[in-house]
Amino acid sequence: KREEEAGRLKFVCYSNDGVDEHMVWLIGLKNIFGRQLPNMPKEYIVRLVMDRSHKSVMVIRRNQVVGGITYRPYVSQKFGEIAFCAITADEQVKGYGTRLMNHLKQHARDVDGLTHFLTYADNNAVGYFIKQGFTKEIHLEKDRWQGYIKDYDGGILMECKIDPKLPYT
Ligand code: SCA
Repeated sequence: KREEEAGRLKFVCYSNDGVDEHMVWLIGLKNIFGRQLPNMPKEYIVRLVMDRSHKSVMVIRRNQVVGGITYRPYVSQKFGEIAFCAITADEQVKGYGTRLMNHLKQHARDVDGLTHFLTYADNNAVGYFIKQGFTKEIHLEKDRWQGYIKDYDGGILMECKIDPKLPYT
């Protein structure tokens, strides 16, 4: 059963580009973020998910969004900033979060040309990010990211280097 379900997972990456179908997925994703990130103001979530400079990698199963990661690629600086990351409540701890992050890394490297990710992680999400290869030590030179990402209270800045060759998916 698990295998059959796993076979139906679809990973996509869309932004708000005027395509109706993409909008449907993005609305599903922003609803998941709204429920899973109760400390984030709902208007802020909608604004970033629908912002044209952000992209969202989503996992879709049986025509429903199960979760996703919204990020902003800074192509000239070759890094991406993760804004939100969540899996819907009844599908957590089944490995989807890990697979999602792997698809994100592959897409960011092969399509956007990025070498690193940065994120301000919530305290309770630090463990998840560490398992995904993020560290609290920032190796990326400051002049490549300072002034680009907005720093926010209560978050811990974390970095992940994307392997230039590894097949992530
Ligand atoms: C999962 N793991 C955690 C964890 N959640 N470890 C520590 N703390 C957590 N909160 C572990 C699992 O046990 C597993 O370990 C590994 O991480 C990957 O699990 P998974 O099944 O692939 O994860 P999944 O549950 O599918 O997704 C993780 C995720 C989800 C955190 C996205 O649980 C979720 O949506 N949580 C609520 C929202 C949230 O906290 N989002 C995080 C970002 P093993 O491999 O050892 O089994 S907060 C955010 O987006 C705000 C801004 C920001 O940048 O942080």
